[in-house]
Amino acid sequence: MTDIDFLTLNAASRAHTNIALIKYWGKRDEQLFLPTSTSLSLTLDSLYTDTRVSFDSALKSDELWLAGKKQDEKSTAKITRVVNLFRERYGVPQNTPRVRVESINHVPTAAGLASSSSGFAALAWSLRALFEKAFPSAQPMSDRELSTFARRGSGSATRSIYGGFVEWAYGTNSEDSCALPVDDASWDVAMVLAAISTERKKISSTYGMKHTAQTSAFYGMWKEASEHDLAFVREGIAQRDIDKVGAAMEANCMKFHATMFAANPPFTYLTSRSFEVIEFVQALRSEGLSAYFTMDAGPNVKILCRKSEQKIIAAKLAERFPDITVFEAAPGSAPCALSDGQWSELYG
Ligand code: 2P0
Repeated sequence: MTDIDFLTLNAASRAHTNIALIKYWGKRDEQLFLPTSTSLSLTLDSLYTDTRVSFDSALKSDELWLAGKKQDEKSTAKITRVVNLFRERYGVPQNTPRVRVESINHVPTAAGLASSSSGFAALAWSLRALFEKAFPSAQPMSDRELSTFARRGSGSATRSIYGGFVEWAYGTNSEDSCALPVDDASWDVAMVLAAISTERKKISSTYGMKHTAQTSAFYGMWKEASEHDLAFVREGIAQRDIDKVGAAMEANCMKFHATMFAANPPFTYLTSRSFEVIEFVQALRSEGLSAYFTMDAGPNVKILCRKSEQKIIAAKLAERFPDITVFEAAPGSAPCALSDGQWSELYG
């Protein structure tokens, strides 16, 4: 294929964000993004990233445009790192042909959630489509393999390659530390998100997990404790038992935050507001509602609940905490392709 042909090629997709019920918190290999334990998440429908990638031989290097703004070299380097994996996989020399990446996050800043999971999943999904168009004779890439490419952008992106409940396996190497679909979550399950703070976190997840793994007095217990919680979450999902899933999810969340309390120096992403919402969730439970909390690398609280009780929980939360933005999210699907027509309709 000539450069001229390359100029005509592009591909776009939408990928959804996910929330971990069993957390990923540490890398056993930083280059390969291999985790220290297996994690499990729920993909959400209303929070997603749209990404279009195109070859452009006129470019001197890859470019990243986020919501119409060209990003600096540091952000673009993270993209190039992932694009280079595709170049290698499809037998193209590094850094050629240049790729333009245009990305729009629909993970509202007000949701106080990171968009790296949906961002790198959409990037990987679109790049697979682009390279398959350019090199149709190459061995096709399965979703499972694709998830290992998303992983190299950001760990949590591994799990956004599938919809519903998804595991990211510890694995034995770079090829089998991949995402595995567990359940499509087409039952009475959903989430309510309480956005306490939209400020950018002072300690990045990447640094926070490294510091915890290196210094926490509790880190040695984390893998085994997490596997214990994972077994209950798996069982609860198989039985469609929201209370079993929720109880094990909360237990894992508390252990996850405990690893940071025991780091040296210690730190936490939680604030007094997080604890107010936790107490509120516990009170909802004593009223007979199935509501369970989890928090990630920030103070925001995500509530796992029955879909049939989602509206009432969201309303009670908004009434009790008028200053907190409340979002409802249903289980989301796997990424999907966006046609040229859909892209132009959405973004002109
Ligand atoms: C998770 N988090 O399982 C955990 C729980 C935050 C808390 O994955 O270094 O942005 O890019 O692999 O994936 C956030 O960390 O970190 C995360 P990198 P990532 O969802």
